[in-house]
Amino acid sequence: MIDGKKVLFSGMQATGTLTIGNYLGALQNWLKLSDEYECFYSVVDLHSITVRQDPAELRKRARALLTLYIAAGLDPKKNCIYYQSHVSGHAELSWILNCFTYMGELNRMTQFKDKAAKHADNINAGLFTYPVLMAADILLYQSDVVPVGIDQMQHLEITRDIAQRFNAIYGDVFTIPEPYIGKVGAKIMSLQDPEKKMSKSDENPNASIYLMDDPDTIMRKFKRAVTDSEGAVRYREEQPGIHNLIDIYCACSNKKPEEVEKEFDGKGYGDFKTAVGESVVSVLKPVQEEFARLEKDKAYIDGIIKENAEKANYFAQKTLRKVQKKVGFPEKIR
Ligand code: ATP
Ligand code: LTN
Repeated sequence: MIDGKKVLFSGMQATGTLTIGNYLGALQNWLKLSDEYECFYSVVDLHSITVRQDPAELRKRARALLTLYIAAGLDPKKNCIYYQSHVSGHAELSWILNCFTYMGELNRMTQFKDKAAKHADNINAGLFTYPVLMAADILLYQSDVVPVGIDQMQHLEITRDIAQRFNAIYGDVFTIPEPYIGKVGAKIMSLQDPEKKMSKSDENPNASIYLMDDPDTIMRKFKRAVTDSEGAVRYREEQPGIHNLIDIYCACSNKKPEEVEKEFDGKGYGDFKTAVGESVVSVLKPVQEEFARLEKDKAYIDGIIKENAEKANYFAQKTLRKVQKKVGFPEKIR
């Protein structure tokens, strides 16, 4: 609890350009929850280097991501928006938690298996212990709730296991966090292969709608989206392409799948795809405009970065000191 409010933590990696999957699956929920909770939204740059990065590019993307959090509507005076690397407590707690995490547990992580297969030339220890750093992110702020997409559930479960294990030995040190999965948009699929998650690292640019795509590009990508030969706009598992487009449309227009089925009853996929494209364009337009405005205001963004790093450090240190004492580190002489 901070000032009588429950705590929320979430983060995103600055790898690649954000897609509407990230926006609908994560950011949109962050917005919905930001009044109710004391929120920490991090640009998790420590996580990013588990995969090789170009330093200048990473710096640029991290700043763009932080700016995007604000452009999407998160008020940086109320929400703590900051770079993970500006708060050393993440790495420090992560080390301690590494000593409370089993190899067997980490071996089961599907994201590790996927990423190891994708980066076979660089299966580093950081990639393996990535979930422990994620647990540290969450536990450092005594978070109650963590809004993520479904793909991150396994990491949330291991976070809870590590916290419970630690608490069982040392008493109630950590709050046990709950995942928050949004009702709509929890898993947006690729436009080119609806069996696969839409991902910012997809090699085919037609598979994803990027947050900064212009209206023509968005409309074109939806026109090319893979569907089926059924010819009916129905919300059924057997039509994964259409199912995905309905999910996107619902998330962007606040409609229900049944309403969408009715709206397009007897109409072709062409009309439907146009409507989906237009709904996405209208959701992204204000975000893009605000991003362009904020990007130019260097002093304002710099101020936010400084202020929020201080705030995050303050709360991080509180937990860290408690944990260090529990595990038996000597107190600092001041
Ligand atoms: P990468 O391709 O680099 O692995 P990603 O696109 O999967 O990245 P992440 O940085 O791993 O994105 O995720 C950021 C947040 O967005 C997480 O909360 C994640 O669950 C959510 N998310 C990512 N992709 C989707 C998607 N297709 N649908 C819904 N939510 C998503
Ligand atoms: N692993 C997450 C990003 C992430 C995160 C977190 C999300 C790192 N630390 C803490 C929620 C809470 C991802 O790849 N999407």
